[in-house]
Amino acid sequence: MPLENFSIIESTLREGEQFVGANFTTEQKIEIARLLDAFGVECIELTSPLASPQSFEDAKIIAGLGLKCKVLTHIRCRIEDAARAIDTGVDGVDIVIGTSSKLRQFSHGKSIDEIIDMALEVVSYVRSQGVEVRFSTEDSFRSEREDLFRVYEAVDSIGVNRVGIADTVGVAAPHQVYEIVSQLRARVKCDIEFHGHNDSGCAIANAYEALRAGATHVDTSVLGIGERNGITPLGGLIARLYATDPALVKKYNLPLLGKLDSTVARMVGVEIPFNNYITGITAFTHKAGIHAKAILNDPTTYEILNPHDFGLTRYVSIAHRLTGWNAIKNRAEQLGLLLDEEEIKEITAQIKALADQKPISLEDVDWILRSRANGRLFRPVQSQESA
Ligand code: HCA
Ligand code: CU
Repeated sequence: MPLENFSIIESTLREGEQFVGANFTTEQKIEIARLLDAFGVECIELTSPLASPQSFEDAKIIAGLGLKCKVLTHIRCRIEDAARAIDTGVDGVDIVIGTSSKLRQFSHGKSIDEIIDMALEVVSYVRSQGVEVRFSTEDSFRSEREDLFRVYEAVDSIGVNRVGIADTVGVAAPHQVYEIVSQLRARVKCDIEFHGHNDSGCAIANAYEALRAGATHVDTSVLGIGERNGITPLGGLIARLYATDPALVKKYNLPLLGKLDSTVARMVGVEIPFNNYITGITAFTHKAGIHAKAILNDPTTYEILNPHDFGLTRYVSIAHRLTGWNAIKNRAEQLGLLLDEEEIKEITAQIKALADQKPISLEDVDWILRSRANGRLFRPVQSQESA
């Protein structure tokens, strides 16, 4: 069945380095590579060794770390690039060339037949050097479908390990990804990779549809960093797959996601977004009284992701006007206070009224509960002073 045997190609060290805030040092690249390896991604992809002298050295260092994951690098479709890539000692080379009419016209100026000739030459060269090779077409969704398939079939026929479909501009919708990947699945025997940008917010759904349609590999980056607003985020893809079936992602060390997100966020100078998948500060915070009550009875009522599987905890927010008496009762119990249901309901009403007047905190709620439990009247200033 599709979905069961998929691999992640983690591209924080390639696509992620194209994020405007990313300027990784060698040490930072090593730290990211080791964390991703410990998380359990199957492959990591590195910036082209031709990008700069340091990029070449760093690729050599990372290829030599002895990681469990495969180390891949990313190049243009040229023999000189391929030779330089192989010199770094990586396990695989990811080749990309633009096939859309825009890129053919404004980027490299080649026809589809010329692209096929170049592809065959570079793919067979990399194969002859004994490393894995992938061939991908940039801007696949604005390329002629038959052009794409001709290129893919040509490289498949000479034993490419994988072909890649790239939604370079983030234009594809999930149903289009499903359609193209399933058509391709019927035409090539090699593995299929999907790389999707997030310009219109579909990157996770598109990666998921690619897997459902028979893709074997998907590209991600930590927090989704990449060109413009980036690509499929690692954590978001994990959340999507876990929501389908937690067994799909049990091969990964899920509690490391928090460390990965916070480490990369710090390195590129951004905050983890508050609404980020899994690691956002509010991802497991419940507020409304109705939600809080149900969550306290059974967390699966409002949670499809179990925070404990990610080494995180849920938080029930109770200090606001939407609170409910079940949540307040639970808090009283946490504080060890003996209050009957009638009193709890009165206190809840009091909290709601107070929250209508001003923003309140958990301390305010605790104070109200404690005051009432002591059998004293509600006299904020005086009691606080005497406390
Ligand atoms: C780019 C290239 C790429 C390549 C994807 C791939 C894209 O930076 O423009 O190798 O599959 O999005 O097309 O990232
Ligand atoms: Cu990209």
